Amino acid sequence: MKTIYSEDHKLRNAQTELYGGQLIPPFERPERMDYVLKQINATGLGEIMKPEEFSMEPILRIHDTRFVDFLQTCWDKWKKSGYVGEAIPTIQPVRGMQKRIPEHIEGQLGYFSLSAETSVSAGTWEAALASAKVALTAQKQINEGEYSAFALCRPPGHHAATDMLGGYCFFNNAAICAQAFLDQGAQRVAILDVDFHHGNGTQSIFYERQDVMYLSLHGDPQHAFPHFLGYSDETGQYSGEGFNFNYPMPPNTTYSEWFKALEDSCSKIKNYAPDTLIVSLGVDTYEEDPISFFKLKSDDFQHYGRYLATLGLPTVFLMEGGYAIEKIGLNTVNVLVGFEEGL
Ligand code: FKS
Ligand code: ZN
Repeated sequence: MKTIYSEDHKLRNAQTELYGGQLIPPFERPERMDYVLKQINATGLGEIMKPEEFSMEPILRIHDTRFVDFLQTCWDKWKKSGYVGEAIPTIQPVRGMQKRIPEHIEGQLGYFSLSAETSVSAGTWEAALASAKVALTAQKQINEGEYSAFALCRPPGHHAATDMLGGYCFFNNAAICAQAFLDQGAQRVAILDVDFHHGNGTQSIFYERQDVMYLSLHGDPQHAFPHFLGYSDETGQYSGEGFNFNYPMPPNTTYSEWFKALEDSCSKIKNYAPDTLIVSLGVDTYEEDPISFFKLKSDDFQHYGRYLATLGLPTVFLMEGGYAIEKIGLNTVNVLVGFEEGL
């Protein structure tokens, strides 16, 4: 399986994450990629290629122009306003407030953010753009006949909505990838999200549509980020009714319980019979992950990778989360190796 990777992810090197009332070095840091690359090379998974160039068009199929413009200019505006730290929102348009976009950067940042742990920093725009291009290159590989591809995206994407950043995400790489398949002739695309966190952004983008089925296995939002989406009664709306499936699971969920949810989600994917599968691949389900509460072991990742191959679908794997940094290479590549064994 080919991997698509861009060094430009390193441009996203925020120094702060608001966590438990402190500003700490972010969990989502550049070194994560070193461990994944190292394991790809150690296992001989396949060629590692650079992303191709793309216009803004495929990104604007998913994201609001005003959001994209904001992301491009946010850091400059923030600096020009005289702030010395990284850009962290402090006010947001919550219940009972207006939905207009203010002129001040502080107001804009709140408007276009869904949470406050994700600082906007120098180079964030460039890295997010490169990450989306990694996803688009993987999509192109499949369209040109590859059976599977691994988009080693960083920053991740599944929390990013049409016009909101947050949860370490800026552009929704999976959604951009899915839309590109549809725009190039696919009838149906399934997105299976196995990251520990619910992909609120991906869900909301496709919630009223039946051409993309979204299925997510994640920590129960009663206890886990993003807290305000990801419940099992969210099944889609209008034409999208019946095309969204959430599998929230409680603290300490073990692999056998998690795998039952995976089997159920895969039976839904089979019935849907998509042209392509996109896997939002986060490995923060790992037992030693510092911010998550599932109990998967490294071998379990290989087991479910093998099982995914039985769907018999062309598949793009897209990197999302995983913060037990020294093990994210092993866990991620185990999924990909398992998938190849299962073919
Ligand atoms: C814990 C606070 C949780 C934010 C967690 C963000 C998770 C991001 C992710 C992604 F794939 F997008 F990277 N803070 N007390 O893993 O879902
Ligand atoms: Zn996650």
